Amino acid sequence: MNFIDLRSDTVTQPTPEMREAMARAEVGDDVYGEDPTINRLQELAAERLGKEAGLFVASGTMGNLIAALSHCQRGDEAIVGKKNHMYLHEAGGISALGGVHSCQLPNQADGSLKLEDIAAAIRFDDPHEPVTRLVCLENTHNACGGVYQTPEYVRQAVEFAHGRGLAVHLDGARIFNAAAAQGVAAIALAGPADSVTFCLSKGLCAPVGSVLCGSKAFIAKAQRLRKMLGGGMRQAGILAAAGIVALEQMTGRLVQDHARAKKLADGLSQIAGLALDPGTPATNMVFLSLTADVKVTTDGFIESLKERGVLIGATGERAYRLVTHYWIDDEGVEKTVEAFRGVVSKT
Ligand code: TLP
Repeated sequence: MNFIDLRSDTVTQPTPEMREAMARAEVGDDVYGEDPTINRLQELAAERLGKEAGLFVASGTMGNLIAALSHCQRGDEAIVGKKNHMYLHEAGGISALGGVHSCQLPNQADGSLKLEDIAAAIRFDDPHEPVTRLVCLENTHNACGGVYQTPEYVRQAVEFAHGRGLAVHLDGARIFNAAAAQGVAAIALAGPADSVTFCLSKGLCAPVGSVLCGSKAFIAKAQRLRKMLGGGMRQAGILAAAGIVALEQMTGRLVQDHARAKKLADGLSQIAGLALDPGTPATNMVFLSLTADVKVTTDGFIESLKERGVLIGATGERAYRLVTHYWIDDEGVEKTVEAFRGVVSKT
């Protein structure tokens, strides 16, 4: 069966243009810095995000981990949101591998961290305390609903952190969605931060990879850490070639995914038994849950939709996330609404 796969935008397959570019890619040994396609991708990424340099890494998780290790010494503290991907879903890498202690703050509805909360979390200069070193932001914010923070917030938060001697890392896995949703350039969201990771392999459709961007000195340090973590990938220009297509051809179309998420939410909101999260969708993610009238387990609902050709993921007890992307067209949206209607009516 050809599934309508809404579990994530990570499931996207490369476009025909990407496969073509991958086949033609000129490659070299990237550990020697000799892969021309990777070098081109890194330059392009840095330019788009207003940074001096970029580093191609295997995943968003690796980019975030390298950033934390690069900014912090063992025993330092990083301020993160309780719902940030870096805290929730990266296997505790910053503490396990970097010895970085985390201080978790509540996320606001738009995924941001309150400046007063950050101020209160900064440690005293005292030998009992870890040294607060880093603030980690996330934009768009996945677990808060695919919501976004504005350029004004990012600028204020970074200014605030810098004023207190802290660096700022931005998990911008979906920074181009955050930019598209606000009609601003990604540089307006990433420019102020000291470092940013963004993913090529989510809504931008590349098969593998993320780029970590920052100053030349930061990236030089990051390059050694990437090697340490086993991420020196040699002739990975084959992958970077798809990343170049992602940056050149795919960022401009993300608004279509947002419009389809809206259409999907509108259709689902007509079905009794489904409770859409307030405000959803902000970008390409629709969040909803089942009301008490629908008698089905969390997994049972997923299974019944699967039988009708639709894949979705759970975010909690009878709560779900649906993510639109390049491979979801208008027909896919309509079929999904019908599948939900069918399953709910049978419960
Ligand atoms: N997110 C995945 C899952 O891990 C939840 C998804 O399906 O959304 N930052 C953010 C904000 C992310 O959403 C993700 C992946 C990552 C980092 C990690 O990227 P990868 O999967 O490339 O390591």
